[in-house]
Amino acid sequence: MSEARGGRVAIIVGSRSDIGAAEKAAAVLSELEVGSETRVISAHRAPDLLGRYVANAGERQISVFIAIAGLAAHLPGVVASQTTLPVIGVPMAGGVSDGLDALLAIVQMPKGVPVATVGVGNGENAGLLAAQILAVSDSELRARVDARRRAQAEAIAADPANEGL
Ligand code: RP5
Repeated sequence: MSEARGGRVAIIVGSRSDIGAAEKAAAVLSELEVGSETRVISAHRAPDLLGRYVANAGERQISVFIAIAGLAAHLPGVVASQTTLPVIGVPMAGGVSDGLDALLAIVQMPKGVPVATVGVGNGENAGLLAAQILAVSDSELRARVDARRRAQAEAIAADPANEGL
């Protein structure tokens, strides 16, 4: 399988308990022929390892980070504090009000260090957004993203409930 030219995606989860969302992100990236790697690095339990990993992103051809975390959910913000590569945060359910705590923690990054935030547990959208970022400088990837979007619309049009529309 060929891979996108514009770089790879680093998917980091704060805990093994978050791995399901990482798998959704990795699956959509694989479908779009974008390389990715998934790491389990807690921002508070392994801060030095996280710092080394983010610092070495260039050597690993990483161009976008997806950071997935629940509860206090500081992982995306900590990653973003150490790089100017784009960071997409995925809040996870499990804490207050099924993830409202993590959602607010990630989306409410103070000014100066942005994190793009997707919905609670929405690893698929994180993968798609990462691919769309890379597609800005990769026309072949852009064509695959566009084709996926068309196929999605066609599948809805083909639903028996929509016969005749
Ligand atoms: C965060 O705390 C993780 O991202 C996870 O969502 C949550 C619970 O972690 P574990 O107690 O399962 O390791 O650090």
